[in-house]
Amino acid sequence: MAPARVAAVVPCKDEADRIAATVQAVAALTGVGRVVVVDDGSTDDTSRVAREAGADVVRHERNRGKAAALETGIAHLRALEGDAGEEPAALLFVDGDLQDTAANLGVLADAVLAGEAAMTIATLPAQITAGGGRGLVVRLARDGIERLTGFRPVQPLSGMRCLSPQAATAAAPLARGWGVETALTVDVLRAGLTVLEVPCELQHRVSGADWRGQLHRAAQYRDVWLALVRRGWRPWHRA
Ligand SMILES: Nc1nc2c(ncn2[C@@H]2O[C@H](COP(=O)(O)OP(=O)(O)O)[C@@H](O)[C@H]2O)c(=O)[nH]1
Ligand SMILES: [Mg+2]
Repeated sequence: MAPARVAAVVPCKDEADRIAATVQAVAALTGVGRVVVVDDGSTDDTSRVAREAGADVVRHERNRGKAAALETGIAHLRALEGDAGEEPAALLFVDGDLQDTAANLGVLADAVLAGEAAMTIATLPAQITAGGGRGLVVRLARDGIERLTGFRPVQPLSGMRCLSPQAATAAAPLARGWGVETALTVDVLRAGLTVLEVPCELQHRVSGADWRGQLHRAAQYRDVWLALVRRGWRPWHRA
């Protein structure tokens, strides 16, 4: 059996209904030796359910955003390395709401472990439950990334990513909040590393068109915008 060289970090909030299936699917992926769930101030049972599903669980008492949750997960892994283990050969970031479709994420780590890319990003098929349209945020991220790097991603906001240690170093510190994916792509490419989008059969909960969904997208837009501006993008510079 191949050594367990991949460590997964699952940032989430209020995923008690989905996190067990997600954790189990990720833990069963070839090469995955550890699954760290970062419960970002959930008000439901996410922590307990994730622990019972076999994950290491780190909890933020207060909600601090997705990027902070990823940083906490990485810090947890570093602390473990200090204690005993060796550095993982790849870091896998997984959203908490994929449930058993997370079993299809193996290709992300395979490509990184094979040295085909420093960072792989899952692209998702059309979702069974249609979403409330966040085309505006997607376009902002896609155009901004292209302006800054020349690379035009199909799904710039996809949270399912696998990073080599070099990519993880290039991406540190992570951009805040929902800007984290956009910034990851820019920073890894700017370090001269290779980024690859890989289609994966994933289904997640899509934010709706209700006020919660709109609020989510407004926050996403703000964070993506900030991440791009901090990396030198200027909205008035048109292609
Ligand atoms: N750390 C953290 N993760 C969150 C937060 N809100 C949502 N998430 C997680 O981020 C991922 C994507 O969120 P989701 O609500 O599905 O948004 P969407 O996929 O962009 O429509 C899921 O794993 C959520 O559990 C939050 O406030 N903090
Ligand atoms: Mg989702």
